[in-house]
Amino acid sequence: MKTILSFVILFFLALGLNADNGHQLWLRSKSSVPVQVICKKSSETLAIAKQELQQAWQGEAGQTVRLELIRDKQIAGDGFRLSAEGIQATTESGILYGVYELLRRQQTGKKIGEELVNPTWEHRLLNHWDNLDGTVERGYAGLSIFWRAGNDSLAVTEEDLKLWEEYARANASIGINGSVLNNVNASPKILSAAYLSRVKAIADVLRPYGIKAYLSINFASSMVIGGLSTADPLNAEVVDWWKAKAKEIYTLIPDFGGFLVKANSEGQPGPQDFGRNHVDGANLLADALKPHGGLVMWRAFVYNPSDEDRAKQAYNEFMPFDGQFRDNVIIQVKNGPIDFQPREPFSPLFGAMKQTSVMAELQVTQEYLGHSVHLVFLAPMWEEFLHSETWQEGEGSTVARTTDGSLFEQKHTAIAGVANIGLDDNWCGHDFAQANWYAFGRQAWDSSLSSEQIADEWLKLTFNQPAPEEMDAETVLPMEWDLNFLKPVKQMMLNSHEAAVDYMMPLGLHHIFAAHHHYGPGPWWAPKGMRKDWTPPYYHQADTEGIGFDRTASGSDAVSQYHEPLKAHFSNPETCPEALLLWFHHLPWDYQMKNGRTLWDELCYRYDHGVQQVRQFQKIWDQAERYVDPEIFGRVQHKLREQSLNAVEWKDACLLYFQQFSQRAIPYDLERPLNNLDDLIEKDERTIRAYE
Ligand code: GCV
Repeated sequence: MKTILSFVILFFLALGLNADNGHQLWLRSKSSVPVQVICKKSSETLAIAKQELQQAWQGEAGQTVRLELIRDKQIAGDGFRLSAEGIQATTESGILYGVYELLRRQQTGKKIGEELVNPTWEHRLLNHWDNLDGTVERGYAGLSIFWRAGNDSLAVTEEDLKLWEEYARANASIGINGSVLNNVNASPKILSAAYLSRVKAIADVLRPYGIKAYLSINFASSMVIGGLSTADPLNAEVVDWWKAKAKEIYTLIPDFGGFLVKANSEGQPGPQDFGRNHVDGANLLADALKPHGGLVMWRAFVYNPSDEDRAKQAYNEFMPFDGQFRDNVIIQVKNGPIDFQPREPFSPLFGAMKQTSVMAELQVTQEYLGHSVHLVFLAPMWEEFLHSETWQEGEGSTVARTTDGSLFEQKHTAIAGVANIGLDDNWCGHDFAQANWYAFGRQAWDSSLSSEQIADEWLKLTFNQPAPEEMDAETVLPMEWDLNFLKPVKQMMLNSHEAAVDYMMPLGLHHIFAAHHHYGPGPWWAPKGMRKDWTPPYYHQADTEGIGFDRTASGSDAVSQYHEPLKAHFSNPETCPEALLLWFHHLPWDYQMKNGRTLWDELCYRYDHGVQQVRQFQKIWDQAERYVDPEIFGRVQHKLREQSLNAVEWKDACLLYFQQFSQRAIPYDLERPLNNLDDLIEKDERTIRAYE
């Protein structure tokens, strides 16, 4: 009996040991061979660099690698020179990034020649929308890794330190060098002494990995925690309060990064509450941070309930201030003019503000793309955005170039991504959502990387391509791994964003989500008295004539915020990219598409195509089973099933709802709806009630 029990325990232990909970991200340890690392200087960062090399070296056994700090004007910021012999950089972070690049190349079988590698943006940040009670706004991977509820919420534990270090290492390995630790809907409490001491503890862990800590601040802090009667940015006491607060922070954290600010947006306080404007507000904070080298990232995510098209409001509000901000202010602009929709055109502020530093804000967490249930690889969406042609300075004025300092003089350059990280074992909720964290870092480091390259790297690092010596005739051959795993799974990732756009809101439709949670479909949702610009009918404008938001000169004229020839292209349905057609045009149901179909039929085909794509992903994944850890395989398989069911709901909900207006049949060669519209609406109402 005893023997059987021991056997059972051993069996489960073995199972446990094999189980991959995804916590190691793309940094799964590999057996290393000996390497001799030579570095004349010593520091915490350099020690990490050395250790990483020794732990994961896959090159020639016994090789010597030199890490050298040099002077070299061609190396920008934390860039580095890479060669098979070692890494040269002007900063310690540069050495660390070089080490990670060297190891990445070894592990992904890429060649290592002599190369100068410079980052595209100086500051590459994750924005955490983490609340001080430990919840995460739009977070789908558990509670915050930084904040906790309860009485001892500020005590720093050994587990905290370990987790923050793992987080820092993962970020450094992909070039991220800044973390905003709290939600942009910021509690003023974050600037109290008690919270600042925890911020210091976090910053101390991040520092050796080259990562600066930043905080989101509440514009009314001088009133709420400072006891002043105003937060007016031109009031002398307020000015002094912020100066003193900055000094207090820098005494604790000498390399503190700066403030991120959501002001006069969605109910947050701001300078307009005191009759002032964005320039007054941003410059107040910039002046307080300037002596310490800090930055202000002032968000342009502003819109109010008015007759003006929401898509036009940020541009209208910020353009008049171009050239008036201090040089340590960067205006942080979401990629699209509305709000992280599955597809948007780029915000017209990119390239238009020529005398102001502007940075892009991307959303890594999948608020509008299936949370941590849907497999959606976001790199293709960001690639499309970063490479969008703005025409602001003629051909080649891509969005990336309007923010990276290569077109306009910018004292500081930056890019931010809203993090998808939480306390879940696998950090991101979905194993494939880790690829989005990875992709954000990689694209922030090098905007010219293709999605294909990033997916390829991530898959090779994450799923441990078997090394030839690890195999025997019975196991997987590398060629077979490439053909049967890498190729199809990579294709699945690359198709996944377009698939989600198709089953959620194709052809430029946007914001037709169910209320509040932004997960399922809700094109019908428009309760009495609700702000129009928070309801889907405002965005799709479906009626018996047709569908889409007219943003041409005959409508809201949002097209006029784009530079020619874009303005002309977007204005004409014949030249407007079909992917954005209903973003810019209200068109009749029988409008003829380029492939000869009517708009209604095309809409049906697109929705159907999205569904079929997810079913294809399920097949691809099931065939990948023998190449993947059973735990990971099971988790992803389960989520793909859910995604498939959700995709059908999206298709049925949208087509059955729009059909009430179009009065046309769903083409008969397409799968018929599986759900009744009434049931879907009822289900939606139940979820809304639970949410409220
Ligand atoms: C942090 C959208 C989201 C909000 C978010 C806001 C913002 O409205 O739904 O959760 O708030 O954007 O970016 O400030």
